[in-house]
Amino acid sequence: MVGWIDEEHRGVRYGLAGELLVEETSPFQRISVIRSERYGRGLLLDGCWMTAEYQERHYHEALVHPALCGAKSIERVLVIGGGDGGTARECLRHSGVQHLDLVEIDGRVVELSQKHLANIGGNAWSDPRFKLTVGDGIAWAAEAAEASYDVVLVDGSDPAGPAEGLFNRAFFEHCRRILRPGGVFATQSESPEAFREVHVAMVRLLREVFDHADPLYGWVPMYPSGWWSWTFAAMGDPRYRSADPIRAEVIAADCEIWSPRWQRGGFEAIPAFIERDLSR
Ligand code: SPD
Repeated sequence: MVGWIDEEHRGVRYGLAGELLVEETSPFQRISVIRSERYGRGLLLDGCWMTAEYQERHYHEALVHPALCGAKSIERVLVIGGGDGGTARECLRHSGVQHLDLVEIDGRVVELSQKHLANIGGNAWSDPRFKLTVGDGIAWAAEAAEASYDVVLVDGSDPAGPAEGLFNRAFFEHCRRILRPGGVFATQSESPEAFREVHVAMVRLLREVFDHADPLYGWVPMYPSGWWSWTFAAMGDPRYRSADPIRAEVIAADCEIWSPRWQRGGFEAIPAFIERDLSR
């Protein structure tokens, strides 16, 4: 039955007209898979929008390509979260990636995404470079060897429930420790409008933990306010700010949103109120 499926956040509803295909509770969260008229099939966790077929590229391209076009080397990539497969799919478009570990805490998110949102993971699930671990990404980062990844990407949900530990200093310090020299870290960093305090706190904290950290701004239509951010961090140089032209040329032709020009604009598009908050 077609009706409204909404995420409610701070007295505002963000909704799609559609129908519920699956609703179940895993040991970690409530998982809903929907079919919508406007954006195709979609996924919500604990009532919050995660992804949908016809707008997921806004999110996944923005998280992945500044990091994968900026890191010195991209042989070994770690994705924490990202159980729908979209982040892994974008990473594996880069032929320089030789091994990708995806660590997702909730195996049901992976199973339901593979069944109902197969386009989002695409060929990632069967790529020989891809290794899925169903487990705790925070423990994975804490236990991984020093300097064992070129790129670490955090594709988690909001800071409540199983994703809460993806927003704190200890976790970020482990991510820095496991990066190789010239490596890049990136995380989704919430909305500058709907999650202003969380967003500012994340950028501040990442600037304390890494030599450089910068937010990039874009849009994800169903997320609270529609206005979203991803924050990139590195030691030494802010390598994520400029895309390697050879890697970029190969990738950009098939991107819907990302291009080196879009990326430059996204880093420059810091709203004045966030710039002021960050300088306080
Ligand atoms: N408020 C939503 C934040 C969700 C971030 N992760 C989305 C998962 C897409 N792969």
